[in-house]
Amino acid sequence: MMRLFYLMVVLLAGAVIQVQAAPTAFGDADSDGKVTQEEFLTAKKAVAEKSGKKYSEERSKKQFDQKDTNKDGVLSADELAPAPKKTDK
Ligand SMILES: [Ca+2]
Ligand SMILES: [Ca+2]
Repeated sequence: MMRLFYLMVVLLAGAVIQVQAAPTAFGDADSDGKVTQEEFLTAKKAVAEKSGKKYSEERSKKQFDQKDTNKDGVLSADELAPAPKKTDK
């Protein structure tokens, strides 16, 4: 019985650690795994203000469009991830 309890605790702890370690997509305010343009711009603005840089909505929109490779208007996790390194240069 104690063994089972111990196992449950280990499993639960593992689950909690996994949730905490899961990367939240940049700007994903509602954590639905996708970043809308509004979320992206809000995040960009926050970063700019934090680092004392000038925020340009136009430039941020362009960045959004560049990242939105399938042009569905939202950034998915793989679109947000840095472009995979190509070894066949
Ligand atoms: Ca979202
Ligand atoms: Ca997209």
